[in-house]
Amino acid sequence: KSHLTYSARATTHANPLARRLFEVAEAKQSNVTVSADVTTTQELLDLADRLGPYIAVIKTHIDILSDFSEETITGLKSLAAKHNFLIFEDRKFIDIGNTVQKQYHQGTLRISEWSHIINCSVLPGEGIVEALAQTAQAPDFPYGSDRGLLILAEMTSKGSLATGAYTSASVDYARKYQSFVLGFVSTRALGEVESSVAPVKGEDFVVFTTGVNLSSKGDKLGQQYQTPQSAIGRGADFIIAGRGIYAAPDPVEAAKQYQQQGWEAYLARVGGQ
Ligand code: UP6
Repeated sequence: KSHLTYSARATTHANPLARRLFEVAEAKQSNVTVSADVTTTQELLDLADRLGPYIAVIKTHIDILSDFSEETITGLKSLAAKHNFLIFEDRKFIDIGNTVQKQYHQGTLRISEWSHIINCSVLPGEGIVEALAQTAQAPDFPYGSDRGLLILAEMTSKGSLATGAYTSASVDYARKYQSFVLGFVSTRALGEVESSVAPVKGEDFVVFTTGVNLSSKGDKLGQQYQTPQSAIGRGADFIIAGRGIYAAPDPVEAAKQYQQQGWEAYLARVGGQ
């Protein structure tokens, strides 16, 4: 796990979007990603506007909206600019390269147009990472280096099979496609995981950790939670909380609480630098 400050990492990171991510975290003193798993555009935009000041990233599941439209895209983009947060569409691409390229850059949801960060599973093998990188790094790709990929290296659900060789392969492909891969969605930093690809000197993968909740240990469908302190102690750079924030009696108060706890845990990890 990294013991460097976000501002130090913002200066040295080779990837422009990773630099921007760290700059946002530092500027807003927040490592909170809210998982805005609501089902209408109005609820989504309302949450984004109210929580915007306290978060670094908003994570969407755009395909759960019952009324996705142009308005959803325009609204999200303008709130991201207004509050200085990045957008992460948690689409978890998992298919052959030819299919994921179309799901990402074409189709109804137009994910490449509005989502800075996307993620994929490596269950299909190396080709999925290669395909997404190829699309986003093509000379005619309109969004330049303002797009990046997280590899879903582990999952928080009970009985997850994203372990062992799967997690190792995640690290392999992250290293191989480092110019497009920002890092991982995982429950911990993966620097110590066995990998057949040697670490690149100065590599600095960003760790996003889901399953963060202050008041619950899990749900009835196998979700398993840890606290912000635990996640950040294990190497999370950004903590992702969904129901802990949006389903709280007062989501704004909850967002502030996760922001404060997340920031204090980060300061403790970097040794109050
Ligand atoms: N998510 C997980 N675990 C994973 C990967 N992704 O929970 O391993 C996503 C879920 C949801 C959010 O799809 O959007 O993170 C967690 O929501 P919650 O905080 O309400 O449980």
